[in-house]
Amino acid sequence: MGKILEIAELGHPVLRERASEVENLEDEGVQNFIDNLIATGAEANGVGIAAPQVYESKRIFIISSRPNVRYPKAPEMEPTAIINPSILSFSEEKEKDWEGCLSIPGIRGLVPRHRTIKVKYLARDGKEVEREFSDFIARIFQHELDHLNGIVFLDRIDSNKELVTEKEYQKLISRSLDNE
Ligand code: K1U
Ligand code: ZN
Repeated sequence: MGKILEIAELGHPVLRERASEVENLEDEGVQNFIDNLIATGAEANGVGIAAPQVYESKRIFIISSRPNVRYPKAPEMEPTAIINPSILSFSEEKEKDWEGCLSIPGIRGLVPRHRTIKVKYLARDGKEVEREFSDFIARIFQHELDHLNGIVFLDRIDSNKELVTEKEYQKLISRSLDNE
């Protein structure tokens, strides 16, 4: 249904800008863009994708969660558009876990994130939503919200020693599954 868009990579200035609020959600162009963002995230096998990652500096992202090797208990969440989001409150407790980024291919890092967050955003039909997310979905939300503020996960890691290549990450994951 949607068109596949090109993904911007680290070094392009669009990934370092603060994206603009969306004011015309009823606009057909904005609705088509959301369809294209969903299609692009699915094609890239992402669990999220933010508008700046396809060179559009707008406050829109998609979350699309499913159980996976790293998070076998991750809830199913159909691709959901999140518009003009904000975090209302968060747990002091942070957890570190592995993240990747479609704009930083081949690298994974251990990123500390708030475990639980209360958030507010507009759904694609313009309705205001307030809800709480925890664990994997809270992590995706924080990763994507960072993209709207020009922040990438590399900015959040505690040490460069907590960065690995995709090849080493795959070895790490299979070793940790063997030990379960
Ligand atoms: O925004 C992006 O660059 C997408 C990124 C989001 C993300 C990944 C991991 C933790 C938090 C946020 C990705 O989806 S990269 C692909 C990926 O890491 C993954 C894919 C399927 C299952 C699990 C992770
Ligand atoms: Zn990313």
